[in-house]
Amino acid sequence: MKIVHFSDTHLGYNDLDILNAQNINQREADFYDSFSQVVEQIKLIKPDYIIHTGDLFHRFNPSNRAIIFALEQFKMIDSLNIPFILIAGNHSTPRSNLVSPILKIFENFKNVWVSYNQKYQKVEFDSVIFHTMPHMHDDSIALSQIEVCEANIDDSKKNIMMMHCSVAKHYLMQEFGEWVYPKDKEYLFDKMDYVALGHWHGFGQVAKYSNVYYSGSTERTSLGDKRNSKGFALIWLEEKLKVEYKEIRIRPIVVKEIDCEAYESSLENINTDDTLNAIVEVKLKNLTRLQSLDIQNFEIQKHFKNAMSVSVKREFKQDVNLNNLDDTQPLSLERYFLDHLKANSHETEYKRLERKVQELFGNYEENVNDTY
Ligand SMILES: [Mn+2]
Repeated sequence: MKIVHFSDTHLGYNDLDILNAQNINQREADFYDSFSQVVEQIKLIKPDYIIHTGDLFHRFNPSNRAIIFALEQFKMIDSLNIPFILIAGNHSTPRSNLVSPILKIFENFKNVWVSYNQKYQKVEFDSVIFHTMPHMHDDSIALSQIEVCEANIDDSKKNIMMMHCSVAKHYLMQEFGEWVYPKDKEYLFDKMDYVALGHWHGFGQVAKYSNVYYSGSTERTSLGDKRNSKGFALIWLEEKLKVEYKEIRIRPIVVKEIDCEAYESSLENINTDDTLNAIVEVKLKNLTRLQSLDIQNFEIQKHFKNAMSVSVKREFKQDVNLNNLDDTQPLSLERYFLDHLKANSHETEYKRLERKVQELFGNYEENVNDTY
């Protein structure tokens, strides 16, 4: 049995304010391209099942373009007559009962099964059962659903669990409303043939469990994610389990350093062979305050004519007492505000306020409509 496992496609995500020739945000188009590459691979691999472990869309209320793109792709997948099972992630789960979950639209396809609304769902075929656990924001509901899942394990068939969560603290994405899978329920993993996870954006096996994997995301939702390899997992499930990582092509991210103690020569000698269409980050090191006034970002940017975008980070010499001042990549307002609170309040008070602030900013995020 062959299964394609992919996840965290974040359709509709956009960034960097750069438009492509079709007037679509370039980063948004990159995410569509990654998704299409997985679909092209599916056509070649012809798996028996396709599974997606959450965050199909970046928002629970995606833009028209993201919805249209997804419907076109789903139509293509549906025509392959391969069962396609997907679950809601934290990004696609509305925080209010009044909003209908977007994943519902895919129920109109005959080969597609969707799981949402914090409800365990058993998707059963002749020789395999998919135990689907969508994103949970209520821990007691999560626990009751895990129990229903456990009761539905059938040893006469292959059992595959699908979840969108952090297993152990290591896989936290530092986002609002993440679901951490309870440690005392990890024994369920031993009863499964494969546990397919979404949420963490890198591919990999989880801790000591040889059958528990994150497939990773298909693109980067933050430039802090410096991984240059993204893809999906191809699962071979016979007597033994084999998990193969399949890489797709994504836009490279390249970090360059300029030593400001020898600024002119360092800039002249910079190698741009690997920056074609890349997202380039230039670090100015050993910068003095005086130099910083003289050095303009556009001077540096024009050295990378072949790049898609160039950002400049300034790192000052230690003795100037302005280390790591960063004037080109502003912090998020939320981070800035939290840092201010941290510096000015007692630790327990900060913990309390941190939750409130994340909640507030979370609400704000929801109400902002996509510009593109
Ligand atoms: Mn995600």
